[in-house]
Amino acid sequence: MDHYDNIQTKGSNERFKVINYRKAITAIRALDYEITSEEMALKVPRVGKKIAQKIGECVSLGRIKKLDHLNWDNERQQVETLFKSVYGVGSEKTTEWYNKGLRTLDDLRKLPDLTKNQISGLKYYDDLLKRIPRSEVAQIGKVVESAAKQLHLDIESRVTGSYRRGKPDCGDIDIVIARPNVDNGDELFAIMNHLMRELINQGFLVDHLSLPTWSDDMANRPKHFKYMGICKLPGPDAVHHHIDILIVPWIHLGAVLLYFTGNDICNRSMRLLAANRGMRLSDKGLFEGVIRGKNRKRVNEGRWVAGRTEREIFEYLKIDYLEPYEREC
Ligand code: DCP
Ligand code: MG
Repeated sequence: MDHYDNIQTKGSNERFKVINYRKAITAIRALDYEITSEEMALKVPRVGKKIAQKIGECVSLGRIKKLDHLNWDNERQQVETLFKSVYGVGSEKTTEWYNKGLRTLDDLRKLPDLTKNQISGLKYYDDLLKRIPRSEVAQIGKVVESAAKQLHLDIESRVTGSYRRGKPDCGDIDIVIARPNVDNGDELFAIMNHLMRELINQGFLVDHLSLPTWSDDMANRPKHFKYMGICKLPGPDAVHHHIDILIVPWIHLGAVLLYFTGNDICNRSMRLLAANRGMRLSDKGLFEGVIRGKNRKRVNEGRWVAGRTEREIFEYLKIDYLEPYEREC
């Protein structure tokens, strides 16, 4: 999967292979027995013929032949994988830097033309790699919630992402905030401003990766605002983490919770299901009356029919509600 992930580009065959590997890995992880042959692997749901064959090689040879041929552990691949693990670095840069002779993170640190995000990615590199224990994610969620509630007591703040799916540890913290019956951009932006000011003053937000933007035409219509940054709890040993905070219209809250709870494969499946029923699912809601032309390209927006709550989206799609912990696809 890592190999295909390294070489995939948008819409490529490799991208689908990554998804198939992910599905197979999730299915195998959920087993309570050991796989000792290709035949056994093939019986596992979501494990296809080719993946089963590779599992067979792992079991009998201790390696995958295809990877020998690809020279998996060659230097270029190792260095490019290292560079790509820095926040804000994409595949084009990794190749350019390797070709220039750069090999280590310290080599990158000396570059004069790093973007602001790459500088932050390098600065907090070790911390950002660390998984965040569930208890710490909960603590961080409380810090953000208390700061939001200082402005209006009825503001709702939810920790989503892998945390909401019940994972024991998380890669980052994903927070969604909304206020009952508030949809307008100006009111939501005011909440975002208050929250950012408060959390920066507390020393909780220490670096910003992406700030929400404002334009006057947002004032009277529903608008989503996204903040991405680096946070830390108080104390000398606190670890820096990546945090995303979304402030969204009340009317879209269900659709946003659904999207940001994921996982990404589950989101894909639900979007596909909606499309197959002539609908469209986004982080704004479920839309009906969607017309698709050539190559399934959409020709209209459709009418918004559900999105205030997650349950109404499931109901409209006529599928059984999935609890967040069941959304591990
Ligand atoms: N998401 C998606 N497609 C993407 C990226 C994200 O559908 N390409 C959605 C589903 C994810 C959610 O956003 O669950 C949050 O994104 P994260 O990258 O934070 O993923 P998780 O929270 O699920 O995992 P992690 O523990 O790695 O943060
Ligand atoms: Mg996450």
